[in-house]
Amino acid sequence: MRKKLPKILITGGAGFIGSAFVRLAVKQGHRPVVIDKLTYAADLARLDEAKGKFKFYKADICDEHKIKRIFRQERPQLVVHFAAESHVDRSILDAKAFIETNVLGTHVLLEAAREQGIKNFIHISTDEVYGDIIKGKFAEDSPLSPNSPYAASKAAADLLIKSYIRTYNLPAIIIRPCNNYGPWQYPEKLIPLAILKILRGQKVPVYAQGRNIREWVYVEDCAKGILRILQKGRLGHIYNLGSSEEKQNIDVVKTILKTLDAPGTMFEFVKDRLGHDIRYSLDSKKAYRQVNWKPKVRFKDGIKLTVCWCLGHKDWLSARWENIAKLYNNWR
Ligand code: NAD
Ligand code: TDX
Repeated sequence: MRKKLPKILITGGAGFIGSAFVRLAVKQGHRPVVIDKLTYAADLARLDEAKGKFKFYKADICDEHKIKRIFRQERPQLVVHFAAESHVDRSILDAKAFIETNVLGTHVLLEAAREQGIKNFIHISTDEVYGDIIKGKFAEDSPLSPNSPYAASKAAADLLIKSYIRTYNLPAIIIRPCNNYGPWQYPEKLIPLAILKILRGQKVPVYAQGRNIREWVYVEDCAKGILRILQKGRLGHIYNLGSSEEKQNIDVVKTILKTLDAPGTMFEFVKDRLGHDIRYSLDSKKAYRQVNWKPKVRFKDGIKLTVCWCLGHKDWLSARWENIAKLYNNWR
């Protein structure tokens, strides 16, 4: 008989990375509990292939009573916390929801986890908490120096987690992934936005001169890394999850144009993002060595897979166009 797997509670499971993690966990035999507020960024269709194999609660992680009730009812042993406001540009326009969800919401979950005696609380943080770096890479013990309101709210959550580990011996792990891309990403983020713009016959907006650098990991690889850390990671530790595939934004956009067979000139340089981080770069040796994780999908292949997925989901992307246009009409 198969060993009974521990019950995982996943927040933000209807989002981009959270849903990839739910799909993976279900494939591995887990039957998770998913909590999501279903904001503009969510879509339960991302979980269609896992239908019937997870339990869903529509709930705001800031709602202390509801969250504690779900924890008492479900008695999960493990928590993987993805729920967040995740788009930097939105945080620059209005940071309030970022502070509420990313900081106060995380606090509510930490209290619920403490009350229930959770065995492992995995907090999904980001490379952005370190700020930017011109040369070299950030290691897990590099100082936190966030530059956007989004990054500051994520760094605040990281510090709360660290304080709960030290003060209450909360069994927790912080994971800091680099930029994810792949199927089901909301098209406010660079890669799906570029694809959607090109499909609409419009130029891709590139901030400043497109020289800013991001490190890119395919979302399914990132989900595998998170699961591996959940199974083998050391409590109280921090793990960077990067791919070492660093690209200038302009090169990302040109690769997408080429993949779509669109004219190489179908982009425009636009006003820069305020406080725009120049380069992110993670030293991920710790995850490679301690939990034996390495991303498998190379950027050149991941981009093809992503473009292919987008071509098969044009309606899904287009349905989000108005919301994105509303965001960026205030902006550019
Ligand atoms: P996303 O915006 O696609 O999804 C976030 C999910 O959280 C949505 O389903 C949303 O409905 C839910 N949510 C938001 N506020 C909530 C609340 N108050 N209560 C309950 N649910 C709420 O985000 P994503 O890109 O999947 O990112 C997931 C996590 O990974 C985030 O914590 C983000 O900071 C982190 N991260 C993302 C990236 C990236 O490149 N996308 C990279 C590193 C880290
Ligand atoms: O229209 C655009 N033009 C452009 O040049 C957009 C939307 C972005 N950009 C640039 C800004 C960044 O340098 O592309 C780069 C990537 O931008 P985003 O896709 O908005 O991602 P980023 O700001 O790097 O943050 C992402 O990675 C870290 C996620 O959104 C975060 O949730 C994660 O923590």
